[in-house]
Order: sequence, then structure tokens, then C-alpha cells
Amino acid sequence: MKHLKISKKIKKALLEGSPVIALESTIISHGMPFPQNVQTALECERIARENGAEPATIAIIGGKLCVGLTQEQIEYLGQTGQEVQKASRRDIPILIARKQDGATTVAATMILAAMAGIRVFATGGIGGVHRGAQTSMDISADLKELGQTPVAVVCAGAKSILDLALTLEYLETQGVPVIGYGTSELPAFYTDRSAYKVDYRMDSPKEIADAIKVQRQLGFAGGMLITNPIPRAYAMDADMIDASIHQALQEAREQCIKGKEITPFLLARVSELTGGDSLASNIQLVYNNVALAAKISSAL
Ligand code: PSU
Ligand code: MN
Repeated sequence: MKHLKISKKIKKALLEGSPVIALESTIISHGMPFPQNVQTALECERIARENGAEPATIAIIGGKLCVGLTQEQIEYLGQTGQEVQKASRRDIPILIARKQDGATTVAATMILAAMAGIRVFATGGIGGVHRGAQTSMDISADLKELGQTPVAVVCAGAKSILDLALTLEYLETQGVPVIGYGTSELPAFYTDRSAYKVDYRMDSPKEIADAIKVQRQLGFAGGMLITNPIPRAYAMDADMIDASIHQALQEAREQCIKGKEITPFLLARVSELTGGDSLASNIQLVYNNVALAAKISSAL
């Protein structure tokens, strides 16, 4: 494909059929502050390798769909932060035509991963159905992508800045299986449990890999959502995090923050309101997801 640029290492791993996982870049530019964003992104790559998979961090650089970034490119995205465009499905053709840069969301990263032939992807949290979507219609393009692009996404469940019940309903409509790794309760990102149930509990990377294989054999278009609870030691107190989320949501309403700005705004505010505790948890749950994705990819 003309616009696709796969790094040498990733190309080699894919040709040999060895494990590769995708990593997104909006989490670097918009999901965490500098310099923790760069440190986390580089540590994710190390953890992937330690667990047997080659990491392909994905972004759009100078209009090229880059699968596998250099350390310099990761540092550039981290330092530039929110000045880099947050790129979802709709933005890809425009950024290519204009030869611009874009940090890819879960949706856009899935698209580029699928183009390259990567089937497993690790992130922190996915976008979902926002609270109040009944009137705002704010439903992340990540969910529709999960219904149409064959990549399994490992995340820590959905944050309660979202409406978890509506997010699960939407995924059901899109035909996306929601798997709980070692749990039958949907993890809620900062906490390892919620009042909601996943569709299926699976207890080993092999069991998940087998389900992915069957999904491919059937030729189904969509992916799968694997929810991996944050390790207990890093989980936050549910009441304390909920209070911060409520306050951040209130401020977003007062300041009329909407569209693609809302998720980065809420993440940053919750981190400030928890004195950085939520950022520390966020980093740890991402590491945990990268390790699981690498094991699933190896089992494939
Ligand atoms: N949730 C997080 N961290 C993130 C994001 C979500 O905890 O960095 C990012 C991901 O890139 C996700 C995007 O794909 O936000 C969703 O944005 P939106 O809600 O605008 O679709
Ligand atoms: Mn949105």
C-alpha cells in the first residue's frame, strides 16, 4: 500500500510470523503529560519484547502511515503533545493528502494495524459511549471500528467518564465480544471491577488466542475487546476516583468542552484532581495490558 510505511523490524517479524503487537500514539500525545508519556511509551516497547512480541507503535508522520516508530519519533510526539492532531478514522485521508502528522486513536491504530497484518493491540482505555450520549450523541469511533476491523484490543475496561452500560450495549449491537481476562466483571480502568458483566470470562492467553483464530476463520469483519483488570496493588479507591470524575465532568460541561477535546480534558483533570495518583495507575495498567497482549500474540 502506497501510504503505508512499516519499519524494518516489524516487516521482518511479520514475514517470519513471529509475534507483533500494535501500540497507539494518542495515549502519548493526548493521554499523558510529558515526560511520563515518552517514558511510558518506551517502557511499553521494552515490556512487549520481554514478553516475546515485537512492539509496533503506530502514528501518522508527514502523511505516512507509520507502523513501528523510532525513539526520536516517539519523543517528538510526546514533546509536541496536544499540538499534534488527534487522528481517528475520519482524519486519516486528510492527513495523508496534506502530508501532516497525526497521533492515532484506538480506531485509527486498529486500521493501520490491520493494514500491516497485526492482529493484537494493547492500550490503556478505549473511547466509548459518553455519559449524556442520549442527547450529545457522543459515541467514540473506537466502538464502530471494533465492529468492522479485525484487531483484538487489550484494554483495562472502560473508564467511568463513560456510560459503561451504554458502551456495552453499543458493542453488542456492533457484534463485538467483550472478554474479561480472569474476571467476569467488567473492569473500570482505575478499578478492577464494576457493577457490569463481561460477555465471557477467559483465564489464559491461549484461550483468547483460540477465540481470535476462530473469528478469523469465520472471516468476521470485526475485532474483540479484551478487558484486563488493573493489578490490585495499583487500583484506586472507587469513591475517590468517582468524586474526581464527577468534578471533571462538571467542569467540562461548564466550559462547554465537546467532541474530540473531551477525553483528553477529562483525563488531564482527573489526574490533577487526584494529585497524579490516577496517572500512576494509568501507567501501570497500560504495562499490564502490553504484557497480556504480547502473550496473546505469542499464543497466536
Ligand atoms: N482513554 C484513555 N486514554 C487515552 C484515550 C482514551 O484512558 O489516551 C484516547 C485513545 O486514543 C482513544 C481516544 O482511542 O482517547 C478516544 O477518543 P474519543 O473519545 O474522542 O473517540
Ligand atoms: Mn467523541
